[in-house]
Amino acid sequence: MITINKKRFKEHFRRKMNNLYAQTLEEASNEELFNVLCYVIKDMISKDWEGSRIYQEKAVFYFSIEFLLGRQLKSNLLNLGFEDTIRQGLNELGIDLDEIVESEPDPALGNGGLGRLAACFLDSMASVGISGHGYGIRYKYGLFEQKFVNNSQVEVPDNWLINSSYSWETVRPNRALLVKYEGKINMEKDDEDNLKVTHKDYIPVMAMPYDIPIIGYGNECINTLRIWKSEIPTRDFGKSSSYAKNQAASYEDALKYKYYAEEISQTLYPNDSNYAGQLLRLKQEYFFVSAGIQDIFRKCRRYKITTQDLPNKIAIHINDTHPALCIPEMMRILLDEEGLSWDESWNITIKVMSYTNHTILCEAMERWSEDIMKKLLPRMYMIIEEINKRYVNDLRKKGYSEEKVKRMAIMYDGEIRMANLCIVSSYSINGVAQLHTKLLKEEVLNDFYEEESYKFNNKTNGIAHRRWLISSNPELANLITKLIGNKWIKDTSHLKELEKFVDDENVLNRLEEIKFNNKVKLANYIKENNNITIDPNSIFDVQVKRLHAYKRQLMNILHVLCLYHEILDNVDLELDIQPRTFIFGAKAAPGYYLAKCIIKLINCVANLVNNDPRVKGKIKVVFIENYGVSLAEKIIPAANVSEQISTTTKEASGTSNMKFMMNGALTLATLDGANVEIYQQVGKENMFLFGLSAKQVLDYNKYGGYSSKDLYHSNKLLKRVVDDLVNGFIPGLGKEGREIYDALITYNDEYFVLRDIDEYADAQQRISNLYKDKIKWNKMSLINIANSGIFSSDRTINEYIEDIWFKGCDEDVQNNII
Ligand code: HBZ
Repeated sequence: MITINKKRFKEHFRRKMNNLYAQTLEEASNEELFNVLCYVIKDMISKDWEGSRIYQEKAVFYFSIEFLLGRQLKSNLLNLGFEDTIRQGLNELGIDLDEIVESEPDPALGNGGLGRLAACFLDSMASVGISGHGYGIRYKYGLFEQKFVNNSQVEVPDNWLINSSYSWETVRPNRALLVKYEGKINMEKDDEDNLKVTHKDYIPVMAMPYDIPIIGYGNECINTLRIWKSEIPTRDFGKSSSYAKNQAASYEDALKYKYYAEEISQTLYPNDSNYAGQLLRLKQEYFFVSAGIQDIFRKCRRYKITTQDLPNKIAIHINDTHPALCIPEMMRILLDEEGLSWDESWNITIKVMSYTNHTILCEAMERWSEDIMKKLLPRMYMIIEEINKRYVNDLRKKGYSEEKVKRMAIMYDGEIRMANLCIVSSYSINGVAQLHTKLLKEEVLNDFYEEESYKFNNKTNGIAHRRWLISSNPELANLITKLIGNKWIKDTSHLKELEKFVDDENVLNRLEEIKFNNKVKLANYIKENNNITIDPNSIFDVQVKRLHAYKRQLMNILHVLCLYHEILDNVDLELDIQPRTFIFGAKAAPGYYLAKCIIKLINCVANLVNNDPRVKGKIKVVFIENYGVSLAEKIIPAANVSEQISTTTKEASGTSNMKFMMNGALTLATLDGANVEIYQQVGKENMFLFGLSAKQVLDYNKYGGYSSKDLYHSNKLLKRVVDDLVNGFIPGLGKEGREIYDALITYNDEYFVLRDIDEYADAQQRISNLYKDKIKWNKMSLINIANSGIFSSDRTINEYIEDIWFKGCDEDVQNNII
């Protein structure tokens, strides 16, 4: 166990300040204080970090093109148990820990749920004490910073590496590796008739590793997130390649080469649901995959792990299809470097790889053009081609129709389907919530499920409760510990014990008080940043997530418009409306026009409603700029209502739904994604359900029968708000209103907004009514917290460990190896 002593900490802190900046504490800025504290903590953990690198057991490598870490300081202090001592020590030095916490940069190396899940999983792998490490990309620019200009989203580069470095990371130049692009593949037989494969005339790019410690909670486990930066090779590497040498010929070419290399880890693609097929993206994918797989082999060689023993010693997890090239890259090393036969290599590879699918949206499925793959990654292309050839032969042997073979092939019509590659080449395929997995099995991947059902399994997502409850809502965490002791911190199933207090008015009042305090804090933030005054006594109704048509922020804002009309229609009657604040936070992908139009609509409606004196503050709309992890930590603890209103079947899981529930918000939801599991935990009496069922949505999609125009013409209230989009009722809204109108009416409302909005409004009315009964509300809130334990990512990770990574390859997979 790492221990801390306040006196020594203070000395260490002063010394470090002097070493790093040659100045006194008084002269330091908050950023400098943060850097110093970070280095002091890194010094303290260095021994344990080193120790955790030794592989005594099976090691898991989690490959993800995104890790949305968020700030690390508070969560590291919590996991180390250092917070109190450091807070006091700093206090005695005249420094406020909370100010330092706020000056940490927030690395936004991810878009949304997928990247954040990867970060929660790292926390949980370390906290349950396995050797589990991440491989990713060290993007120079993370997800763009969002600004609103004239109510529209404007994207500003996220320069998170202010001085080109990040204090938690350690660069490890002697572990740099070479990644090879383009060139030609030579196959020759050597003297002993062995096939020798060489890669000629390639473009070498150096992958420079940066290690970030991932600290487990209350144990000695410190794992590593290794993110790679792309650079031109240093001299030692350059020697090995004719390409690098040729670049010396002209200064201009040398600059071009520098750009080629550095561009790879320059920016995160800001797209969370659309596959764009750009060359640079494929370069990024191969970059971190090749570096990571080579790194694993290097470690295995160092620890004298034989290739045959690999499946017992390592598990490689492919987070969505972006790291799918792990499969051919591993095959490449086994074939070309280790000299194994195809069958031997395949046998090892399939026993090591597992894959998670995160979406059933067609437009998000990665398909790479064969031509691009052939040119950029010739050896990968050859290996994928061979995997495909063997697989397709196998299917034909089984007598399947050509139609079916076509659907299941990895390569078809000039394209490589990355999901098919992952399914064929992994021993485990999982979805991220029960409904999602069911849809994979029964709809989207049904052919594969029929073929190899034993590979498919569900792993309902989870969240790092240490960050999302203990760190971000300390008052609530303290209350819980006071009531039921602290066992829940290690094992969240103990939260269930809170149910004992469901009739205890003191506890319920305290719960309400804590929520109120969090609301006041958020109201202050909004006043300072948006200059909008909101009433902490109003219901805080929150929808924070990426902006996407299927997530239906549009339904939420159209309902606000309905309420606005209701107030105006009854302006003399002084309607007894429960005051409500509708809070939005969402970034739209820069090229996603409809999403950007919806942002503009929300901002315009906010201006209209917030500035109309007739509303008398009964409803307010706030769109918080630049939503991300740090803001989520402020917003979620303050929410009364959690909006989880996606079109049923479209949201694979959702994870903010779990964060809100754990912080005592009540869920307003369709039975989509993991909302189903929330419903299983608390029942329909403790949440607000509405909307089409999965079957209804699937039936509409298969057989038709939905007409948004009919609804529009038959429902006067609906017609009124839809017309508002185009009749000038909303000041500032121009052509964007027409775009949204067309999506709803001309293109038949793909996401059933108009079909579900009546039921949604009813559910909102139930919320309004219930909020008046504070005791009942607080009881429901308590029941939600008490039943949220299952959503800790520790539970999820333990399931991955037991059913996938440590269990390894199923017998059926072994028997079926092609
Ligand atoms: O993954 C999300 C799902 O939409 C959400 O339902 C689920 O809870 C979460 C974790 O399983 N998917 C994403 O966040 N996807 C991306 O961010 C993404 C990023 C790059 C891409 C495609 C998708 O190229």
